[in-house]
Amino acid sequence: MKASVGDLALFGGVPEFATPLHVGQLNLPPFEDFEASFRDIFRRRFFTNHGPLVRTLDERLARRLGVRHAICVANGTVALMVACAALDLRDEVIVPAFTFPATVQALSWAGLTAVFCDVDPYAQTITAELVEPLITERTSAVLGVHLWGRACDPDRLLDLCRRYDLKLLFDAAHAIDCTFGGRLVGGFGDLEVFSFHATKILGSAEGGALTTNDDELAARIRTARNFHGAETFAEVALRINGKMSEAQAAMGLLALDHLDEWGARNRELYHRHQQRAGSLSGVSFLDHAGAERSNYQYCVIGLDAALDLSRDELRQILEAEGIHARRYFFPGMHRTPPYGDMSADPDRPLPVTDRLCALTLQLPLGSGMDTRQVNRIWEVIEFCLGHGRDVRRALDSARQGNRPARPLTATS
Ligand code: T4K
Repeated sequence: MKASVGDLALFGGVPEFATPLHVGQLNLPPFEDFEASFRDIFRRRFFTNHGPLVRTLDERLARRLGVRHAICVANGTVALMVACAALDLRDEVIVPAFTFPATVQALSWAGLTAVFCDVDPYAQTITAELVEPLITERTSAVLGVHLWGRACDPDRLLDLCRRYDLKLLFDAAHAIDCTFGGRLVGGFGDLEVFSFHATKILGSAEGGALTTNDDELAARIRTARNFHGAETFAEVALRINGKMSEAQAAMGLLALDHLDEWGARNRELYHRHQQRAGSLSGVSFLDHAGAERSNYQYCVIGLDAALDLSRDELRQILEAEGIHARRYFFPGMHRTPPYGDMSADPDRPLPVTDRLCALTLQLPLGSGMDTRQVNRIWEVIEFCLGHGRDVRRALDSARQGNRPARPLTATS
C-alpha cells in the first residue's frame, strides 16, 4: 500500500510486485501432458507436413467453432498472408489502423495496399458506415479486426461487401471462443484468421488457423500454405511454407482441453478489473465482452486526457511497480513507417484511432494471477491518480535531475 509519493518505486520505494506481472501471460497445461505428447511425436518420427496431431487439431477446432474447415498454420501472420493469396486479393484492402502491425504487414507481403479506416469509438472496430466511403474501384477486400475479442458486425459488413463485390475477411487473432449475437467467431465473412501465439489464451507457442465454410476456398488455403501445392489441386499463384508442426499442434491440442477453464479464470479477473475501474473517475474500462461469450483475455482501459498524469507517465510508474502495462496499439499503423509517420496527415484523419492510441492501456490479466493482485494493481493506480498533482511534481523534479526516476523500457 502506497502512503506517499516517495513510496512509489519510480522514486525509490519498494516495487508493489517483486515478480513483474505481464500482459499476455502464458497458459500452460501440466508439464507431464506435454512430455507424454512429445514422447509420442518422437516415437512416430513424424514431425511436420500435416501429421496426425495437426489434422486432429484442424478437426477439433472446426467442431468447436462450428465451421466446415479449420486449417492450422505456422502463426497468425502467415495465416493472414495465406488468406490474401487464397482469396486472390488485388490492389487495395480496407483495414483498421488501430491493430497489431501483423494485420497490415501481411497485406504488404501479399503486395497489397492498406487503406486505413477509423474505428467506432465504443466498439473499437471498423463498421460498414466507416468503410463505405473508402471503397474505390481498386478495393478488393475489407479486413476487419475483432479487437480484444469483440467481433466486428459481420452481417452489416457482409451486406456491404456483397453489394460492392468485395471479399470480407476477419483477423480474429484475439477472438477464439468469442461470439457476436450469440454466434461463435470462425464462420463470419469469407474466412477468419486466428493466432495461437504463446501469449494468447489458446497457445501453441507459435501457431494460427484459417476457418471457412467454403469448400473451394478451403482447398485454395491448403494449397497456398504448402509451397508445392501437392495437398490439393487448387490453382493459387502465391504460395508459402505456412505449415504447422506436430510440436505446435501438440501444444494447441492440450491448450484446447483447458480453454473453458482458463476462460472462466480470466472472467473472474476481468470482472474484478471492471469493478475497480468503475469506481475511479478519469478511467474507463472497455467492456469488450458485454453480454457476449468471451475469452476475457484482455483488460483494456482508457484514461481521461484531462488527468494530471498522462497515460505514458502512469505506465512508467506502473512498470517500476512490476505492473507491465502495454500501450497496445501505439502508434497507429497510419503513423508507423512505411505506412505513415507521426506528423499529422490532414488528408486521412483517423481521429478516433489517434485518441485510442494516445489514451489506451492494457493491464495484466491471466494465468498465475488472482483477484487480490488485481486489487493491488488498482490500489497503485488509485494512489497515482488520487495524488496526481504530487506525482506530477515528483516526475517534473526527477526530469530536472533532482531525484532518481527509473527509465521506461522501449516496448510499447
Ligand atoms: N493480428 C492481431 C490483431 C494480433 O494481435 C496479432 C498478434 C496477430 C495478428 C499476429 O499473430 P501471430 O503472428 O503473433 O500469431 C504480442 C504477441 O507476440 C502477438 O502474437 C500478439 N498479437 C500481440 C498483441 O502481442 P508483442 O511483440 O507485443 O509481444 P511481447 O514479446 O512483447 O510479449 C507481450 C508480453 O507477453 C510480454 O510483456 C511478456 C509476455 N510474454 C511473452 C512471451 C513471448 C511471456 O510472458 N512469455 C512469452 O513467451 O506481441
